[in-house]
Amino acid sequence: MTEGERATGGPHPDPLPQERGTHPALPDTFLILDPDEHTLDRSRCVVLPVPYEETTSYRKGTRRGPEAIIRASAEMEDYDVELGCEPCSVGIHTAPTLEAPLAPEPNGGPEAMAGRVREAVASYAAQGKLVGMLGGEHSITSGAVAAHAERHPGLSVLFFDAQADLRDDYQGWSHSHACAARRTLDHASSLTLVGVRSMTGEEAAFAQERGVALFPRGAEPIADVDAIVDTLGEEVYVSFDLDAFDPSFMSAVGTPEPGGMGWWEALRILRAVGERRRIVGFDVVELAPDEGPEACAYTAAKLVYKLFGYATAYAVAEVEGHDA
Ligand SMILES: [Mn+2]
Repeated sequence: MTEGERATGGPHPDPLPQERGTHPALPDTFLILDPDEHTLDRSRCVVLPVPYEETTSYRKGTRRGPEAIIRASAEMEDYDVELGCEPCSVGIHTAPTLEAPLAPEPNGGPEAMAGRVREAVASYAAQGKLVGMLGGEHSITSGAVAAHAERHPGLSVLFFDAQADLRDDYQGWSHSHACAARRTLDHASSLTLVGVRSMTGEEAAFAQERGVALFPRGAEPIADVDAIVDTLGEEVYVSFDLDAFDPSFMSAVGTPEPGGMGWWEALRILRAVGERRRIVGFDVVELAPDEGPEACAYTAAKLVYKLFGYATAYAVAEVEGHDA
């Protein structure tokens, strides 16, 4: 479907040339899906933009991540070549942006923000929606994990991240972006970290002590997909910090780290999780669009769409109950 068809409901006779990234006349929705068709009621999936940034420690700008992802998503095709379907056919509703109360005071910091995220995600999940959250800094993840853990007591969390994010606090914040993985352990049953190539000795010791499954990225791609899936329970929340990718094609992140994962390296894992487990929710966080080329926002948008696809394309297996 072309942009003209989506926006008007029929083929556009003579589409006007659009300046890249502006699209003033098009709806501000993921994939520029028609909001009248993709109402909350009629959609299986919800895009939740959370442009929160307060505890970032290196390069700034992830506050502008969600808007950049939604804007770039206008350039994507509905059809997924790998899955052989249009994942958006189940409906993708773009929810109103979840904003932090105006800074500086009193917004309550990242802990209060996680509480707001928890409330919003819980409300969508209670309506049977699959929420894909767009960050924003990584500290928002724990709120979504809390909401899902309440519904699924055995919840597993699967993190993609260059850093282990296992600190108990950082620069005075117990809910800092650098503590994102640690805070999910307040709620989740298990935690699996993939793509890590930067951590402290303390974090390494903690991971071992707490049984955190660690799949670091060294010189070779992470190829043992089965080993990763085996660490996961039936219900899985996926949190994807874009710095898990290699900065050669994903430079627009707050904390770039060399030697990262490739696109298909990550997607092979995510696809296997979608096939063999149930992805109950996910986030894609830490895009700092001003730090890199527009291709990064497009890549992030595509990752979001792939995740919706992997989470919904195998829904038959879900209904019939598949063996773990
Ligand atoms: Mn992170």
